[in-house]
Order: sequence, then C-alpha cells, then structure tokens
Amino acid sequence: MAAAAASRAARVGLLYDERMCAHATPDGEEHPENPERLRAIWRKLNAEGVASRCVVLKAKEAEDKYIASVHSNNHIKLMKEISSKKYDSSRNTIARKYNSIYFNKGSSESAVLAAGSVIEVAEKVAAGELRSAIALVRPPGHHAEHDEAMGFCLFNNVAVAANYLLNDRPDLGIKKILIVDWDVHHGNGTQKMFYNDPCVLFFSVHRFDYGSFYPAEGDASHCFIGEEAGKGYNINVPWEHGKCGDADYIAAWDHVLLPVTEAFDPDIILVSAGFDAALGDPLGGCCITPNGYALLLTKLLGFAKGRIVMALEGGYNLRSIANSVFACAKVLLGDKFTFSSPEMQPFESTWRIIQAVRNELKTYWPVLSSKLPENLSLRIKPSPIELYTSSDSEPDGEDVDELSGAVSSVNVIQFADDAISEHLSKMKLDEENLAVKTASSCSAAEHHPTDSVEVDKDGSVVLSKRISDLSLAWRSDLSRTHVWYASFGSNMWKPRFLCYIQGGKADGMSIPCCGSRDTSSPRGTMWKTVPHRLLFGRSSTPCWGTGGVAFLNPEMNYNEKSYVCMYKITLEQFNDILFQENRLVLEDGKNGNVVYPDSSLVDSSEVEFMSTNKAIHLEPIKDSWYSNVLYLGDEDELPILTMTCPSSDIERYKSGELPLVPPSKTYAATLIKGLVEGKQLDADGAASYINAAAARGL
Ligand code: Q9C
Ligand code: ZN
Repeated sequence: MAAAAASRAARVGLLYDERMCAHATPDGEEHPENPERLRAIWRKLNAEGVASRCVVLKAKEAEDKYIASVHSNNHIKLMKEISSKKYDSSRNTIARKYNSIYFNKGSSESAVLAAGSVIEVAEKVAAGELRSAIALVRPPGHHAEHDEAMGFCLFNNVAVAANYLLNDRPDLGIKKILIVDWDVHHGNGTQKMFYNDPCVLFFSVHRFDYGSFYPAEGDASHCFIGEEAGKGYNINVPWEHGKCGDADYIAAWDHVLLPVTEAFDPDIILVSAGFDAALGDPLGGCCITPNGYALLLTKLLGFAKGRIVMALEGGYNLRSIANSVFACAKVLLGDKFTFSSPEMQPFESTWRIIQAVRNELKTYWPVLSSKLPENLSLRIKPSPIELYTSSDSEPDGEDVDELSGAVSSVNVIQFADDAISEHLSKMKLDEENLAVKTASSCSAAEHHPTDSVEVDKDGSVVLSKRISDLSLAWRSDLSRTHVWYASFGSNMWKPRFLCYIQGGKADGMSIPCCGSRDTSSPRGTMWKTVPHRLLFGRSSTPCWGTGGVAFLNPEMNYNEKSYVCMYKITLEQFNDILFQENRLVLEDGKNGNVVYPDSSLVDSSEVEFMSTNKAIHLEPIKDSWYSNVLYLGDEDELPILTMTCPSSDIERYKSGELPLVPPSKTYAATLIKGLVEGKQLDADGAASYINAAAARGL
C-alpha cells in the first residue's frame, strides 16, 4: 500500500552536495552568498522529512564542451583555474575586476559542479526518470555572461542546462524550453544567451526601480523582447519598486506568464529559482511568502507535463529560503495546499507594468491582446519611507542591508519595517530642521556656557572648552555607551586620532583640533577590513592643504576591501569627533575658546536602532563632508561606526560634479604611517593601497 502510494506519487529529484559549499569568501569575510545557504535549505528539507521522499542526487561536474555552449573558452579556462595555486597571488585582484564576485580555492570546483548538477537533473527530468527536480546549487548562475562572471555568478547554470537539452540531447525530444526567472534580480546573462533563440522562452520578473536596481542595466526593461527569430521570446516584467509580494507575482503569472506559456507549450520548464524576492530577504525588499512560491509553482505544474527543474539562484535570508524551498518541494511532491487568496491586492504599478508588457508582446502572443479585467482593485505605491528599508537599489539605503546576513526571521523583519518607517519619519523631520538646530544649539551654548575646561597640550595649545548645561544630560548619558569608531583616513595613525580626543596637532597637520570633552584614551584598538570602497575627494582641506581627503563609499561592495583602524571610545567622544570632522565646534573669536554644539548628533537610541536593524546610515547633519554616520557591523558586541560622506556626494563624485583628487603628500604619508605602525601593511604595500584607491575612478 505504501509502496503503491509512493510509486503513484511524483518522483522528485533533489540534488544536494556539500562540495558546492567550498566556494566561499577568501578570508572568511561575511557575504550574503555563502555556503550556509545550501546547508540551511538541506537541513530544513531533512528536518521536515521531505528529503527522504525525494530521489536524492549528488552533484556532477559539467564537461567543458557543455559549458562552452554559452561561455567563451577563455572564461571557462579562467573559472576552472582560478582556484589553482597558479592564481594564489592574483585571485583577489582578478575577482575585483568583476562586478560583485569573489573567488577562493573552492570556487572552480563548486562552479563546475553547479553547472553540471543542473545538467544532471534536467537530463533526468527530460528523460522521464524524474517528474521534476530541485537542484540546490551554488554559486548561482543567471548573472554570468558569455565571457564574464558577475553578481555572485560564475557559470550560467540554467543556460548551460537548457543548451545541453536542446543541442546535445536531441534524443530526449526537448525542442522548446521555458525559463522562468523569479529571482528578484534580472537574469541578464540568460537573457543575452537566448536573445535570438525562439526555442527558449525567457521570462524574468524582477525589481527594476526605473533602472537603478542591480544589475541596473536598461535591458531589464519590458521593451527588451528578443531579436530576429527570438523576437517575442524574451519577456521582462520589471517592478518599479520593492514591496512586491504574492499578489503582484500572481497577477504577472495570470496575465502574462501563464497565457504565453499555454501558447508556447514548452517541453520542459527550467526555473531560475532565486528566493531573494522572499519576505525577509536582506537584498530583495520584496515579500513573497512560502505559500506564494508554492502557488506560483503550482500554476506552472499544469504545463510541460509537470516537467519542472528548479535551480537555486539568489536568496539570502536563511529562514526565508529554507521555508520557501520547503514549500516548493511539497508542491512538486504533490502535497495538497490550500491557497487562500492573498489578502493584499497588487499595486497600481503592477497593473500598469503588466499592461505595458502585454502591449509590447501582443503581436507575438495574440492571447495578450485582450483587455485586462476592468474592476481591478488596486493598492497604491508604498511611500518612499516604506521603500527605504529595502536594499539593493542604487539610490539610497542600499547595501548596508547586506550586512544583516541572512538570519533575521520574517516576523522580525516585518516588525523592523514598521520601526524603520517610524524612525525615518522622525529623522526626516529632524533633517529639515537640522541645519537650523545645529546652528541654534551652538549659539545657545555660546550664551550659556556653564562648563569650562582648560586643556594644555604640548604647552602650545590652550583651549577653553565651553559645554552648555543643556548638553550635560546627553553627555553623561552617552559617556556610558561604548562604540568602535572605525577610521579609514588619517585617524588610522594613532597620534592623529588622539588629537580629536586630547586636542592639539600631530605631525603634518596645519591646524589643531580642540579635542573631546572627555579626553580619556580609547579602551581598545583593533583593525579590520570592510567591504566598502576607499576614495579621495574634494580638492583641499583646512588641515592638510591641497589634495583630496579620504571617504568610504557608504555603499557596500564586496569587491572592495578597505582597512579600518577601530578605536573603542564612548558615544560622547564619537559625537565630539563628529563635531570636529564637520567643523561644528565654533571658535568664539576672543581667546581661542571653543564652543561645542549642545545637542548630540547620534544618540544611543539611534545607534541601537542601527545595530538592531543592521541597515541604516544616518545623515544627522546637512551639507557637510562627513555628515554620514555608517554602521559597519559589530565587534565584541559593540557597534562599529564610522563617518563618511553622504551617498548624494558619491553620486556627485561619479558625475564629476565633485572632484576625485589624490591625497596631498603629507596626508598620504599620515595614512601610510597609520597602516604601517598599525602593522597592517609594509610601507610599499600601504603606499600602493593608497595610490590604488586614489587612482581608480568611482
Ligand atoms: N552595488 C543574485 O542574486 N549586489 N545575485 C551588488 C553593488 C549584487 C545578486 C551591489 C547582487 C547580486 C544571484
Ligand atoms: Zn538575485
């Protein structure tokens, strides 16, 4: 009886292989695309008893000739050798030449196995040995181009498999393939590989955000419909914003994908199954639930005799991806789902996009010519504040979110969304008043100085510091909170940093610092590298003369590795450094006395907010060089903060409106001293690190 039931149930392949966990960041740096992704899914499927109901398969290597159907020989050779000894010294440099790529000693093997594994399951499904299959593979594939690794992808696994079925296995009778790419990012590589090919219908639904969402190429728009014989066989559904969820995807299925699939009548369906549009994903900012994925997949099961091959692409929240794959596996196994219609309605923009897609394609797919139902209920576009929380688009919040790794639970994320919205509306108000607030606080301090501290530094600088009574409350409060201040510029050199604490000037400086109110030395010092780009901008500084000063691009970039020297200081001291870096401490003109602003720029609730949400950077000051406070993670349970330019300045550096300028000699020498005395690099290494950052355009 059990055996009969089992044979009636669909045979579902499940491919998992620990060898694909070998690909990881070279020095163990955090990265969203990490081996735990596969393990989390595998653990869940086993814990739920689903793995044992599947035909479990091991990975297989792809033969070069199959990879060569979509990739150049040079690319194959490089990807296959990149993990060898020969590349030990150049591997990281090569990785940096690509967009969002890392390599280690396991990358080659993982990449060849990922491509081979999708071939393996696709072949078994096409041959009828399996009804359907899920290949848990990494590195992912859909961003990989003919001659280029990109976006965490080395080989285009799904494209390799599609080509294999069509061109290497005529015996299997696969003549038409539908590729459904529901990864939150556009499948740029796959699109190009089959752009002229009418045998492969490529459908990608992705965040587009008017061209700013990764990979941020215009060809993700719905106007790209294929060329020559392939015209009409490329379909993009580009969302205008994050927060799209079950209802939006189901609408795209019902009104675009499914009617076209019916007409196309594929022999097999390959799903580029990224789960980064899942609720809780740190990069995607969308909100498909596991039930939503189950429904999307169920709707596809009605085609191609249920021959469906899912290949993992992105997806960076471990819980979300495990739950989503689990839901999909149950669908393939034939478990009954009860789908209640989604509570949410599609966005207004969703209908507009669907209509635009249908217009673009209706000459190729007449079924799309009919009018959409008229009384559709709509949900209006989320407010900018709601959207801020999602991450991977170029404009604002962006990559800081990637820091969050992938462990936060779905509920927590939803809750955090509300918290963030609330916080941001507060911040926005503050932003409008801040220029004023800072100025008025300074003058208030000037009128009511209550605390005057004499500092004698080197016998030369004697400053009277005026701290208003208004500020005593936050100062005593923030003096109890410690943070790591991460320096990446001249403050990497400790004597220079100490000027901001103790006042005075170190070698090479032309004007002295007034120091902090609390002059006690840092409780600790340590070094780290961070995935942010170091750059030099502005053309001169009051302290160092002509030449640019260092900034850290607030946007995270896993191809970058910048050194930071971290000092454990109080949050009060951090605020005093922020005042000094932004020239907010006023000289009262008379006897060299200085007046501090009387409100803090970053308080403990804001720091706590940033560290629990792993995401936000604050811009507590308006129009200032170092107005952007960035949260870089935790060390020893304490948040790591730095200060840099606002993202809007980065745009201006990119456009050339602000100059990128190499550092002056003295300034560079200070940075180099910092790195050398901090034992991070030798003098040559430090010089070339600085020069490289100064020489590269943004
Ligand atoms: N501004 C996949 O989901 N983000 N790849 C880099 C740089 C890269 C995602 C952001 C996202 C790649 C397979
Ligand atoms: Zn993705």
